[in-house]
Amino acid sequence: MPTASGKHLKESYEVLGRELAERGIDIGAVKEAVKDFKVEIPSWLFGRFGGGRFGNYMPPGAALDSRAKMRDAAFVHKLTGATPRVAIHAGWDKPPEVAFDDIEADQFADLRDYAREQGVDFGTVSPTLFLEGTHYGSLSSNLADVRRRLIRHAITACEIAEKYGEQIVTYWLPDGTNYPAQEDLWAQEERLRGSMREIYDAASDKVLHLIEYKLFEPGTYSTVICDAGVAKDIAQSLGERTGVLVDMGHHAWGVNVTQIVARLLGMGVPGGFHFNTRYAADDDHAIEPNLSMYAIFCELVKADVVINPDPSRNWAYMVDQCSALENRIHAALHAVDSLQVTFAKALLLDRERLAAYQAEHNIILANRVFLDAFLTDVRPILRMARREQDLPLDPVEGYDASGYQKKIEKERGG
Ligand code: PSV
Ligand code: MN
Repeated sequence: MPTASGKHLKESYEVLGRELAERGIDIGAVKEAVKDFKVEIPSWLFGRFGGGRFGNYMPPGAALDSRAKMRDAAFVHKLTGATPRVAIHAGWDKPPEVAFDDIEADQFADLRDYAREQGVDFGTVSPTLFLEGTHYGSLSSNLADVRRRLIRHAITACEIAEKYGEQIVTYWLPDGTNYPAQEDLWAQEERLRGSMREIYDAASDKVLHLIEYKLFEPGTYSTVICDAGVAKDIAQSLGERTGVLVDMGHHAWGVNVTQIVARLLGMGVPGGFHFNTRYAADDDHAIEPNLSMYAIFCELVKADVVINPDPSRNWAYMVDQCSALENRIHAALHAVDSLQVTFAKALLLDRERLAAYQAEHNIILANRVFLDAFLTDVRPILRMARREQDLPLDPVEGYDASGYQKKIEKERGG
């Protein structure tokens, strides 16, 4: 029995429309906004990932090469209409015959053309700064040849982004330490700043550089770019074409990510998001429509950085999840669905009433206005938007009905 047969969709959409109209909200405008929302899917979601736990287990049908990843991403876009771009990792998506040190931007032309033939395009590009030789750090390493090698790789990633992507490069480094006094912490940051300066100066000024932070992993005692403040300081020391990338899973338990986002938005720092669900640590679970994701979207909507007609105002939105066990395409579709649900809820927030209660210090009533939008079941809006675009009403069920899983298991082995 499908969750969304669509039999009563017209009625449930109309009832919700009448309820929202009482609150002064035009349901049609929310539906159109949901249609406009786009998010990037990472190529690495579809294939082998992580440190080989579970004996390198991969779910049946997982992609074995970058072309297969592009096909899977294109299929996700076909079912959702929401993922026209694929985030790539230069070191993982290079042609397999090319050695890491021989990577050149133009080697990505074929994969980009192939992606386009499938119906998607390249999105953000990440230099892969955590492969061999980086166990004592990458761009902050005290080994000059390690830094040189990775500076070159990062400059190449900028060229790939400029020529074949959407001109956004995201940086995540594995640099940190496991014990106090293992390294001189400030010297590490200074070397990183020097490396980033070389990369920034060599890159085209069309490229936007988003710096990702992470509290821990692989370092357990310290991480060079450990929080949003460090990422912002380093970004802003480089120049204007920089910003901060917030990844949900990269915070200590209990950190208020909404507040971090509100501050970055308030200060006008360009930003990006790696969405995932974090239960315990950086576990890369599929996105769910939870309260903290909703609170974050309320900030993004308030700052008008989602579906702004001026694309330069928008933050960069990416999924960054890759959990070992679940069906990867289910997980990608579920993530997109969850983001659409969350965005739609954030559009329902009655900001005028909220501002009035805030001004009166009416704490609980302000919170109830906030929760009122969160607790509204927006699925009729999503389903109507999908019906109007000839998309399956439920992307995961649409996938199961499509036969694609059977096909890839046959092709790729299960
Ligand atoms: C690191 O944990 C991270 O979040 C960075 O974004 C990487 O690029 C990505 O995951 C893939 O390893
Ligand atoms: Mn990330």
